[in-house]
Amino acid sequence: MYETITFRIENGVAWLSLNRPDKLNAFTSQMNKEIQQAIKKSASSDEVRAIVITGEGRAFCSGQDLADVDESMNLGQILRDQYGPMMKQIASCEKPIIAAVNGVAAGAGFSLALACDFRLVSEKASFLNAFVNIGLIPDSGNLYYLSRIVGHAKALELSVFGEKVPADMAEKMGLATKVIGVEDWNEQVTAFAENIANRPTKAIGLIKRYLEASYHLSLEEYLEVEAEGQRIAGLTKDHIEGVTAFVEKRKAQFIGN
Ligand code: T3D
Repeated sequence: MYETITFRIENGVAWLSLNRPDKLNAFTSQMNKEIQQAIKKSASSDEVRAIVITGEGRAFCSGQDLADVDESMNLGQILRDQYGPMMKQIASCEKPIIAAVNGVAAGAGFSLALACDFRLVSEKASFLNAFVNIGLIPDSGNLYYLSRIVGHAKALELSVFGEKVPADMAEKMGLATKVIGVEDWNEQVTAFAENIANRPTKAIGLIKRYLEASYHLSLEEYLEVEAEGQRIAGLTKDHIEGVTAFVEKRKAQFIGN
């Protein structure tokens, strides 16, 4: 069904792997479309409680396929039609999305990793805000997320100099949720994803929604929407299970509802 990605669901986790390894998983419009299809399917499936995005081969994603670019293209329109919708879909997905950054993440590949909720980073991976090296500005939400994650000054520096940030430095900047050794990679990424998948999924979705909303609202407005969010969370079976498990002094078994 997919040509440019692989996709499977296992133990509550949707695994989406970018699959153009000979091009370091560079984006094409087809790949962009398939990523959105897979996220849509994951978002609507009751079976899925966490999503992992990773790459086949030695790279996570090298950004837009530069062989597909010609000077007649309206880059703004490509962003509006392809990249923007993907980033909005990730932001509005009420399930946690983990970027398992197995290798270099460059250009819009870096933006994709930034848009995800968590970044597990292989010790051999790196981040590269490559846009400036081809005379472009960071796009696909890159500056929006990067400045929130590493701060204004570092975001500017990484964007203007377009140099590789190795995993250890990425961790110091707060870009990595966790850096993982090559030998433990599969095991640790799976354990992290399954741990998240076993948490109260509805509450995690609401946390994503309200954290984002907090940037755009006054405190008064925020406290009002927060109250509505807590009303919804309070109606879930997972809330009842969490409280019951606490009282019974046992580990909660969340079901994602
Ligand atoms: O333009 C629009 O539509 C608007 C949207 C823009 C979004 C963007 O993402 S702009 C930024 C695009 N990405 C880049 O500028 C990064 C380009 N790639 C690199 O700088 C380097 O390849 C890396 C630092 C990522 C990795 O370097 P290295 O030395 O490990 O590998 P390599 O030898 O450069 O690449 C290996 C192969 O992948 C090579 O192909 P070959 O020679 O073996 O046939 C290379 O051409 C190919 N490749 C790597 N990145 C891309 C690519 N092919 C097409 N597009 C790429 N982005």
